[in-house]
Amino acid sequence: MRQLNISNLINLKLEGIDTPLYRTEQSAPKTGIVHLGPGAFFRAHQAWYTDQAMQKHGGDWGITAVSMRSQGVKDALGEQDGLYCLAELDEETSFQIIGSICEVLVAKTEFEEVVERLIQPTTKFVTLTITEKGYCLNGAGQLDTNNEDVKADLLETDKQVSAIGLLTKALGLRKRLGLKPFCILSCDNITDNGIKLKNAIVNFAQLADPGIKQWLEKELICPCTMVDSITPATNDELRTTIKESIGIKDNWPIKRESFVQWVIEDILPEERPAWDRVGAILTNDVRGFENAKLRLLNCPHSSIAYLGVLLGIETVFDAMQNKTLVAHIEHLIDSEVIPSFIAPKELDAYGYSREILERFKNPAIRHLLSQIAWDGSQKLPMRIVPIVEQNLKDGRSISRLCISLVSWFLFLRKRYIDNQEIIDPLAAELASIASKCCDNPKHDIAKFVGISAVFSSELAANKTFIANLELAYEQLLPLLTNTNYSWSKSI
Ligand code: CS2
Repeated sequence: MRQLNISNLINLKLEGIDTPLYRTEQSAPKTGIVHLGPGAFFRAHQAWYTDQAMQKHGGDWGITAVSMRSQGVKDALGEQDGLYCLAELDEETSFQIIGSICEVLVAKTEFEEVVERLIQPTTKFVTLTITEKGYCLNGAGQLDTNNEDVKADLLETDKQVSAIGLLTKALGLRKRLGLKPFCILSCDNITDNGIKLKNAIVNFAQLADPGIKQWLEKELICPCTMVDSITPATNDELRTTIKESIGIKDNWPIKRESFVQWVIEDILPEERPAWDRVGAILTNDVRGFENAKLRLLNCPHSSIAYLGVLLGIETVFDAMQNKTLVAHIEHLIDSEVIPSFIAPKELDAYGYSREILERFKNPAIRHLLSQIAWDGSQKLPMRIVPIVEQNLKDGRSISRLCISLVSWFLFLRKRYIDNQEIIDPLAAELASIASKCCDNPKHDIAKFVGISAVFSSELAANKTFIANLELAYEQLLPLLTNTNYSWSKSI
């Protein structure tokens, strides 16, 4: 079986496969973008937009993809010249080869090379998919100076381990070289992601390199963005499908739904990839789109994930076959989520939410609930807690939102009881709480609302909130031991 690499592109093209015409054995675009966190979502989304931009409109926008620590992507894509196959899962699956990644580096072992790419004059953009935890923010959305990586980077001036530390170092070097800062695009599901990112970098600089603080405040551009495309993790089935369908061995192909969206705050520098000419939306109201997406896609997603796991369900598609669960989610959306925010003028919140639920029903996508359930302590403060706070302020119901939060608590307890790893940066704290639970709603809820990274002390002291959580806990507790328990009767 032939291995995917640059010398095979010509044949693939002749066989009718969509391939990057801007990559040949003789030439590749220069690096214009450095990306941190080259996971599946980045390769399904921003790398695809950049591929399309170069394919249709040219430019030197090759990507140097940087993993902070893990070697996996480098090993997989290294022997295939950064190329990989993207499968779009719809009624029919379509395949294309993406060529925008020209190089993969690992910061832990190739630190100097990474810094060198970041300070090249041709590097105009840095994009990030480092997940919520990668920003090292505290519950208030500010740089967490107690975060272990931040602490280490404030002491270590040579080799930073956090993205914030690394970027601040590179920006300082650029200033000393007389270069402009690169523009940094956060592509993670975080409200006001660009604002929080810029604040984190400026705050870090204030502590580590105060001389560049003012320059950063004035010159650094961090547009807010909203990103969307459902991207299940790669599995062997996908590798086999690609072997069988296009006769190629790809170490790490990527799959995603055909729906893809990128909304970017319209403050990008003039010199940029033609992202907006291949579908990205430039607007001044990213916050509205981001809010709508976090509340109408990610909140239901997490709600389905935790409740679904307790019901013994494996994937989002399977969960969408469970009528009771779907009815609950629709009520959650209509009575507690949609009234909680003002959607952008051009968006019909109800229609948008129903389109999202249709996307969840895509039979071609096996999106594991366990994948969505990761990192709850980082995700829920973005996707559920703000809605609870708004509803409490407005005197609106929070009972179904509390079902979602309690499902997370019980999910943690289940993982603990089943001796399964909790994948979350706060895993130790969460497991310790789970170990102390005794099925008494008052006792157990008091422990869970003490997670200060998720619940502010004000919220944790709110009587209506606690009463709703205790009630939901009592109602859902039987699911911990019996996935067939008829949970909905009582809500
Ligand atoms: C999901 C998201 O894993 C998760 O937490 O909710 O990754 C979701 O699939 C994307 O935001 C869709 O754009």
